[in-house]
Amino acid sequence: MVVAVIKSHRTRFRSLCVLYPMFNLKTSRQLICLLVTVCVLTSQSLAEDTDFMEEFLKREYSLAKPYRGLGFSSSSQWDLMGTAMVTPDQVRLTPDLQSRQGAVWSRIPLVLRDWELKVHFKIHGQGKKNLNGDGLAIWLTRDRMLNGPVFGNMNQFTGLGIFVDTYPNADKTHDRTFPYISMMLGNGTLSYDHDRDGRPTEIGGCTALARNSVHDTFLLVRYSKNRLTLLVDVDGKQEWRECADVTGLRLPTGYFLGASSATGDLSDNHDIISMKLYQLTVERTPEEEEEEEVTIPRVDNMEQFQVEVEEEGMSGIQFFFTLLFSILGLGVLGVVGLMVYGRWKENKRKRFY
Ligand SMILES: [Ca+2]
Repeated sequence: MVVAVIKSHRTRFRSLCVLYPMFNLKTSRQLICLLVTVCVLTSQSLAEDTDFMEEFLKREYSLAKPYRGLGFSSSSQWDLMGTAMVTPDQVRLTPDLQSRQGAVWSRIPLVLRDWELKVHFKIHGQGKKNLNGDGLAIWLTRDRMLNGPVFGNMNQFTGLGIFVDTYPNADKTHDRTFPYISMMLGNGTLSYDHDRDGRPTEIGGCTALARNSVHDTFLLVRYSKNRLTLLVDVDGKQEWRECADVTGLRLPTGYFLGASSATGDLSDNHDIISMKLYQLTVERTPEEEEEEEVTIPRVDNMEQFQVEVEEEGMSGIQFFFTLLFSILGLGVLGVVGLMVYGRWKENKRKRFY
């Protein structure tokens, strides 16, 4: 298939080269011709990109239309939780009603080392700006199907959380515009601070006006060679904008993909239209191949992931007793030595008589 695509590309390129002599004439027709050429080549390369991507789509980890049997069939790869509901057009995590929690979780642990996750989501509701909430989260975590205070999922989670936060809880700071997308890596002890919109544990993020948008809204997470990149496409420009980029990020394999959402006093419809996972083909050096896999997620050189290790040395009390017993031991040895020497000397003296 790839060969066929290359061939057709070449044929088209040759036919375009035939047009080349016309470019010497200085008429407006050439300009139009040039524009058409550029358009044909561009559209073709975009189509090829899509074909290329679809080949690496991993259906077992993906959620896409039609959602046949999703959540109830034994052959489905996803489970639904709480208020999550499947409709022909989306998986609605929460409706635009107060105090709802819903989630969708993959049943299959993700074992790929290099991947890309493209999420098509929609957040919309009746509430005026900043009178809506709370947003939704995308997960890749060790545990699944547990509800809690972090956009409908447990706190102190282990793994990756990406939050599309639509309500400014810490509204006194005004340092960012909402909706704000942020990223957090949990190691099982770090807590997401909802009242501060997760600022203390955030490893990256950006503003993304993704609520009540007339455009389709997407986010893309790419993980390869310990580098995590978050891109967004929410402005209807059909291009990715960088939102966060973290290197030295180590994430174990075997975690579960999921999406969750919660409403409180304020609400919104939180919909997932698709979550498509693509495998990335990456070449590694022998050293990179041998790199040991971590068991707890962390980011190198980031203070919040420095786990305190107890020093191997002795404590004060241990040192005192060791010294005391050493002195006592030496004393005993000295006394015994003197006694033996005294006995030996006496025996020697007796032998001379
Ligand atoms: Ca918030």
